[in-house]
Amino acid sequence: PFIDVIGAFYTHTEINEYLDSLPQRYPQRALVKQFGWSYERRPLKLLTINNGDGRANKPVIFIDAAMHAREWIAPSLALYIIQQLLDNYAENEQLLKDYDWVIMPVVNADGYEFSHTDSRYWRKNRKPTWDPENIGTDLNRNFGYMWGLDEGASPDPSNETYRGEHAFDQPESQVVRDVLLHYSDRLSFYLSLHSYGNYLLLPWGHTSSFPSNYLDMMQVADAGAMAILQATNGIYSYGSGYHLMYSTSGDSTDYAVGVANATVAITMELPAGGFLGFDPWISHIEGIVTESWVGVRAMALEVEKLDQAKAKKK
Ligand code: 0X9
Ligand code: ZN
Repeated sequence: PFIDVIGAFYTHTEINEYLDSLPQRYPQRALVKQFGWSYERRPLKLLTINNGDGRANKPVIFIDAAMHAREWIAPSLALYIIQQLLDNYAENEQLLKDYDWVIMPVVNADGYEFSHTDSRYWRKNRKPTWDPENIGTDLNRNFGYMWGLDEGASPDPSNETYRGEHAFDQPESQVVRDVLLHYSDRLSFYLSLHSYGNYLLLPWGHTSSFPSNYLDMMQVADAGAMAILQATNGIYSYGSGYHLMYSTSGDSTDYAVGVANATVAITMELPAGGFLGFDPWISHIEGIVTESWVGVRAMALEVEKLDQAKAKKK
């Protein structure tokens, strides 16, 4: 199946069928992997892409999307990135030679489906909580690094940032954890796609202080923001999530840096659109994903620069 990324939003089933079709078209370069299942037993798949030179265990760039169900533009961008990397080979040759790209377009598969069929602005997953009145946990508060602090997440199932009963008590956050840990000995860049707000948010979310590699991360975010500004006049703010947006505990980027050894981890809040910000018109998809890809590509190139500088030092 062919997916016209800029012409529509797609369901989880359509996206999985598309992912499954790619290794036939790009047998040397694309591989589908499944790290687990959603609560409602949907297969959670990802695609790995490189230049097909057969070199094992390259450094990894891991991109996920739709940890929050209603943020539909994020999977659209993930699919657009996949198509750029597979179809525009010449333009991305060096990045594909140097990295294994790992792309997971839909983390919160049940919530994402629910937002298509029942409730457009659903955020959390669909696993019942102890409270029969309230379904769903905020997957981006369920990660096991500094989980359960008084600030940055809620212990109340009726809250949109409900953190769960325990860290990683949700199958979908377990899958992202397992992907992060699987690549933790070579994780150069973890990028989590969300919407909305035009932010590049860096760890930490759980405290006002900064991780040791914060300046490197700022350099990467700066490259992304400047590339977008130059290409389209798009304006991104960047800095720690705690200072720029609000505090979060148990989010995936804090876990990536705090536990999974990510050199750079960024939450990219894509532009708003539509009625409530989460629902851009179809006619706006193309502008958003092309602009965002400019930023993602610039950030990857900056990560590559940092990696090369480190390799020289050794
Ligand atoms: O609240 C979130 O999980 C993210 N924003 S969203 O509007 N997409 O829900 C932001 C998480 C990034 N971390 C911090 N802001 N600290
Ligand atoms: Zn989000």
